[in-house]
Amino acid sequence: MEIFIATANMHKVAEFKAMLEPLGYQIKSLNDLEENIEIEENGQSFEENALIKARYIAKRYHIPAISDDSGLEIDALNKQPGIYSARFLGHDTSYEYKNSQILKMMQDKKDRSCRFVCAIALCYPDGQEYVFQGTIEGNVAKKIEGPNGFGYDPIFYYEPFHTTLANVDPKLKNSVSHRHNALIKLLEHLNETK
Ligand code: ITT
Repeated sequence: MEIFIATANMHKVAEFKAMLEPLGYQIKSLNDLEENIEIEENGQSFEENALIKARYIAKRYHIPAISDDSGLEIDALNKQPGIYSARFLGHDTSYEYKNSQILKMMQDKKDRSCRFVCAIALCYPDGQEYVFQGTIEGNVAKKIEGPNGFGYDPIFYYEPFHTTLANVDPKLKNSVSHRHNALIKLLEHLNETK
């Protein structure tokens, strides 16, 4: 079965592929389309933004589509960057810079708790819509660490691994991540409705 993911983020595509291809699913994304699609994410929550992206593709191409809206919530920063994670300090700003700025903002904070949130929307061309949410709890690391993953992974300290999500094998990240936890719910739904 082919699954179309309404994302242009290559890192997300790679993670979805790693998790879904072994189960027999084929993954296509916005990067496989001939036209360049930009979808305005003007929702107020991860769920709303995920629905906006999947709905757009389902309606435009008359195919079932899924999407992923995700981000990092830091409790001591009023859950920022949250839904603005990709746009935080500028969309094209490097994550080296974004991550170092977050560490500065967290310098005096006692509470370093944070979480990654992922909302996966599934939209059908006939208007049926579903959203599945997954999270992973962690702490903002004291230093940037690890070559793997993407985005905020190098500052996401995950206690059970005693290091950041960027400092472990991607397979290990994919076995516990917010994306994995949301995906499990999507797969359960797909199995039930097969
Ligand atoms: P699409 O909208 O095309 O899917 P995007 O990168 O703009 O791509 P989002 O609006 O959902 O996606 O923003 C997600 C941001 O949250 C992402 O760019 C990272 O900064 C952060 N993020 C999400 N999941 C992450 C993960 O697993 N590891 C590290 N950072 C993550």
